[in-house]
Amino acid sequence: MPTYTEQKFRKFKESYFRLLTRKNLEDKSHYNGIFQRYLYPVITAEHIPLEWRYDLNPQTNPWLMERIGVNATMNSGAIKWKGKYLMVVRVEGNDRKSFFAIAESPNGIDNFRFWEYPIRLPDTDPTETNVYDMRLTAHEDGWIYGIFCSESLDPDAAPGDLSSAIAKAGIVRTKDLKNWERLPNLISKSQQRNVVLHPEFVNGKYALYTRPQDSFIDAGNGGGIGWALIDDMTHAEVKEETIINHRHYHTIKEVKNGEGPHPVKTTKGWLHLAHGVRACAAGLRYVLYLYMTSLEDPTRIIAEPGGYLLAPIDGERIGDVSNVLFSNGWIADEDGTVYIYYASSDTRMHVATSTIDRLTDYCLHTPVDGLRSAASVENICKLIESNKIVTGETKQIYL
Ligand code: M1P
Repeated sequence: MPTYTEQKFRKFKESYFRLLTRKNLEDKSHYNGIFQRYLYPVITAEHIPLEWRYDLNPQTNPWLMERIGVNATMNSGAIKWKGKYLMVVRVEGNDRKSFFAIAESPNGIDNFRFWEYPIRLPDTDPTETNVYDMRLTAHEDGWIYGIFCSESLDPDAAPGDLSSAIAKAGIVRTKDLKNWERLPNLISKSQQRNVVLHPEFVNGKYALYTRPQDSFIDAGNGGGIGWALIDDMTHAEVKEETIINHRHYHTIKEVKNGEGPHPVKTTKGWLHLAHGVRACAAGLRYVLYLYMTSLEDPTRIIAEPGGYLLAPIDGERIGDVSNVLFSNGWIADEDGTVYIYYASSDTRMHVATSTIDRLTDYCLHTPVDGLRSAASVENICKLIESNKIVTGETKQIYL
């Protein structure tokens, strides 16, 4: 006998709206002066509209059973649009297929609500099996571009091998975030994931951050974050690729790295957010780091603090792919606030806030990675020495 009463349904709906309208609060338990974490994730699978998951007709669904389950909400692009904070969320269904859906918040830290429908990307390639991790760029040419990973079964996979895949960069553009025009995929000699469009023309051309990789998972000889100039985004082709941010032995990015969202222009240089991956006994560990490039020559690194900016802590460590933080979206507001949207363990979305001033100060004044333990100890000793000359009032305040 069906057991779902109207009263139970009302309660179920109320708890859903309580989640959507829950106020997010600063997490005061972690202080570093660089950024502020928040107590609750900003978007989880439970935020997905009930209409996407449940048949709400008691005639056809008398037990109010979930018909289409959502597994995760993760790696989201972000943009400020008409005064609202928007994420193009990677939604992953219980069927493991990812797709994109826009969620909007009035303040960037809570009350995210999905738009009525997920994005229906123009379906141009029957071999494209999965799409994910869109980076948004409002380019100075007037279009908003979305570049994402378009994944297909490797046509050269051995018979019976149903896990070898190839990654290409899919490209769409829009003027209203509702109507999306699909452009041809990026042509590149290697597989590509984490491709990001720079927001300005450089020498009259479009500029892409790339991540050449030898195979679907391994960057292999693809030595880091690349840079390529593109003549025409409607037929984008990587003709020459230069690595601008390299990987190094025994660092947070020894296995691979990838550009996050497009860099933010500051008076001191372009501010970049990226992910770095290292190997450990538990598998791969993904953390987020910053670096800066020159305004005159965006391929030239002018600052790179050693180590990570954000690494998984507490509950962030656990999820479908544990020990992972990943970001492909941030919003720099007119007042200098920066909203860093990051996914933890391929499961849920969070926000951390900071400011342009704090993040550039962090980049310009954190010691670089000396690549050896001895160099790290030297950095600490230098700091201890300089703290010895902190005197008077400052000493009373800080020590
Ligand atoms: O599972 C962690 C991440 O793995 C991949 O990252 P990268 O592009 O650096 O190889 C992607 O599949 C990403 O979506 C995922 O979060």
